Amino acid sequence: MAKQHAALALLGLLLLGLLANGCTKTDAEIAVFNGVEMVRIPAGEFTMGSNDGPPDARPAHTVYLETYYIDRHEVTNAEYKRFLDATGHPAPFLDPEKYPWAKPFNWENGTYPPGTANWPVVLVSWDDAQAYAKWRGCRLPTEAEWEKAARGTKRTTYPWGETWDPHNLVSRLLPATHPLPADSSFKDISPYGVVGMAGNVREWCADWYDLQAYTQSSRHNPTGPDRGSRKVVRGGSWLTVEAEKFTVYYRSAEFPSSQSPDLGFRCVRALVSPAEQ
Ligand SMILES: [Ca+2]
Repeated sequence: MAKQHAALALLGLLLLGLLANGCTKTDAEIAVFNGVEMVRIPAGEFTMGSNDGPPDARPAHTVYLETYYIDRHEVTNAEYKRFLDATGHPAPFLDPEKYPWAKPFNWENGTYPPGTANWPVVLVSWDDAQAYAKWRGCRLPTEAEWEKAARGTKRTTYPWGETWDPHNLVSRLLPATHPLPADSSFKDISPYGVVGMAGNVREWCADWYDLQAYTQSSRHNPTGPDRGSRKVVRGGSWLTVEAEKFTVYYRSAEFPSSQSPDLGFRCVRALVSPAEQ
């Protein structure tokens, strides 16, 4: 009986700890932190990069990451609006005279275009994404965290496996003419159940981009180069047509101030901060 009481007390403490941390529901893989579903990626090694990929994705190498949680889908307009309402952060907007292609995605009067609540937020700079993540008690994923969440622990080419099929994801080939709701996963689902890693919108990562990063990066919780001019961007989008750009190891980069109708992000919550790893 004493053992049962001790076990119940431990469970109670664990639940209190989770609730105090903003987590309202847990199961083996998914938790809801402050109303947003996040997927648990367990600690361990995975293969990052590919020897068959572009030069900047080589060599394939083993990387160890501590446990972390990553958003199950890209951050949506509705989720981003809560941040704006709470902080007064400027809304996604580009001058439609200069950038007519941005017009359908521009926010007006502090809100997103009608009918797009569940679309991934776009026209956000790296600094916007970073500010949102911080507000939610999260951060942007490192490039390694993004890739592990997309491919799991096997050397897969796409989140769903090895075979290219444009019907599996949101891309220009669908054909999509704008992003689709962030949980419109089709078969764009990783082994961990994370959706939209190959397509829908490209995603900001925390790291500075360096063509040679993999030849000199840490094999333990890598955080990328100390400095650079462009930030890593991962995955393809509703504007992408080339199959290679949807692979889990494809790397691209944008200047931090870039705002694009096919560039959004998702967040990560680590159990241990990178500085402590
Ligand atoms: Ca995506």
